[in-house]
Amino acid sequence: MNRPGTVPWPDEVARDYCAKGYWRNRPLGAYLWEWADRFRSRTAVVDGDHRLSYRELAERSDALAEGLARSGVRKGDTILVQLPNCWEFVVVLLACARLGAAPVLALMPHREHELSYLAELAEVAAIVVRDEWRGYEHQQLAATVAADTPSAATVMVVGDHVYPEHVDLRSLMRQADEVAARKHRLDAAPPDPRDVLLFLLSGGTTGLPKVIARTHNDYEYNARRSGEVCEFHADTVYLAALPIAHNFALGSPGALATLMNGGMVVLLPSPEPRAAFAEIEREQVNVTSVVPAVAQRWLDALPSASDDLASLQVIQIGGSVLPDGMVRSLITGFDCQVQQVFGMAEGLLNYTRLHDPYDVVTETQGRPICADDELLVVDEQDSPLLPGTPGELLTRGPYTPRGYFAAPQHNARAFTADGWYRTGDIVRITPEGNLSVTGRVKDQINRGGEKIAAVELEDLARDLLPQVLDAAAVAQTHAELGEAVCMCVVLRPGSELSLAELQEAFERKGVARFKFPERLAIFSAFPQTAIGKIDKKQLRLSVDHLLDESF
Ligand code: J2J
Repeated sequence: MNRPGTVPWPDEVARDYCAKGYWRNRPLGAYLWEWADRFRSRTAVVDGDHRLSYRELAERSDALAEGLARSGVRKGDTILVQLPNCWEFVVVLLACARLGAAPVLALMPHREHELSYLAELAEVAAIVVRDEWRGYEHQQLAATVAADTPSAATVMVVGDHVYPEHVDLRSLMRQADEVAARKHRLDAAPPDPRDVLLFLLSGGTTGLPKVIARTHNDYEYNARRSGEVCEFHADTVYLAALPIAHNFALGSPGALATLMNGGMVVLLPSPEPRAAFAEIEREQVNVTSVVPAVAQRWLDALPSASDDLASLQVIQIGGSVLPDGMVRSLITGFDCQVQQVFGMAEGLLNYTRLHDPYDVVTETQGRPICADDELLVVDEQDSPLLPGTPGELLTRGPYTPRGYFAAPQHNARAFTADGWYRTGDIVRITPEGNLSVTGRVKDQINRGGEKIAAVELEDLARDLLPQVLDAAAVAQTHAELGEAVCMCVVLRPGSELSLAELQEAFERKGVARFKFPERLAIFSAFPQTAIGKIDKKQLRLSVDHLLDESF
């Protein structure tokens, strides 16, 4: 992988991963027609009343790959993609894979603050958005972002109201003719499998989200091996109710492993329980994945649901710490199996296995998918700890890249000199080799599975509001989401600040709404640690305490 800004695996390590068959040295797009030839008229993707067969998926993806090329997107280019779960998302992803253009997978709540940063960092050639989504004009947002981006990105739009100056993405997919010739042309110029397949976003711990370059080789393995571990097969009907822009629903095993096995991907734009339950019954869904906040909503909705959910065999759950007893409630409530998943867009994936003992499934977050996933549990000095002792998890492996994209300074901290990724998670490894996540050292807020770097919010508060002298964002315990953002501030003498003012400032700046502080706590001074840093542990305790008192 030789794109500027990426950090390749060392040559001898890469050779080993190839020799062991983890990396197959084929671009993901090369599999698309294999699937089409094997699974033909079987349904690949369901999006409401729209159904695409495997053949149609391949034909549309090829048509779009050439359509993108005609619109000026070239192999090696990067595209910013902000789409909800919809069939066009899958086609865009596979078209990019065929062409060798890499999408940056932005999230729907992202606004100007995030998209401008991503567009500039990745020097995107195009921005793909919906015309409008849940009352918000994404087309307008993309136009604003494109106008400010030095790479002069083309705006491409999925929807019925495409401005004349923008490219209508659906029209690019509509060339039904000369399928074979087009396939031949695309086959003749495949991307390098060591190059970037897609860019995932990390919650990060500093500044804006970090960008993770995942290669064709590593991500194909990520999904293929996850599919094996989770026993996906041709009759898998996978409900993607979480965003497929996220690693969990996309490739762990998610939509991609479903397609690799000839199964059916059912897309929903939201995990709202009524719609999800109806879709499970309608499409006979047998596996899905949720974060704990969603699982709780599903459990709450279950008693009043009249849908027949008997088809559901497996619920995969991960993304944040689970409340006690949740796995047991899911097993009994939905009368199905549960797999715990401890994963990360940076790579390493752990699953409990379908045939694991009950205690392993309910009490641990499983074990890695690959024999060459290296795990190290260390103390604060990076010294390895005795087996069974909790400490920070470091990892390397065939689908864990050696650095973030275009972030050398951050990489010096987030990775060790010999390429171990510092997960920032505190884990304990059981004698059987299962991981139990017991906490984290990274300064993040995990809001219902969505990660937010505290520093990003603190910088925003200080930059946007002159009355803020110092700011510290901490997680506040939240009944539904697990954690929510509480902004602690020290104000300049004589000044005032309300939560509404703080939120308005974030709104004006175009910050994604899920990052908005839900609570403001004003301090005269912050508690300090022995070495003079803000004592966030203390701050968090006092915030939760204040919260208790206010009820
Ligand atoms: C505690 N914390 C967890 C778990 C992730 C599958 C599943 C999840 C993600 C994901 C993913 C956790 N218990 N079971 O990409 O493919 C926290 C950890 C981790 C961080 C990664 C996948 N599962 N976490 O959540 O990149 O702190 O990926 O380092 O969004 O989520 O976040 P993210």
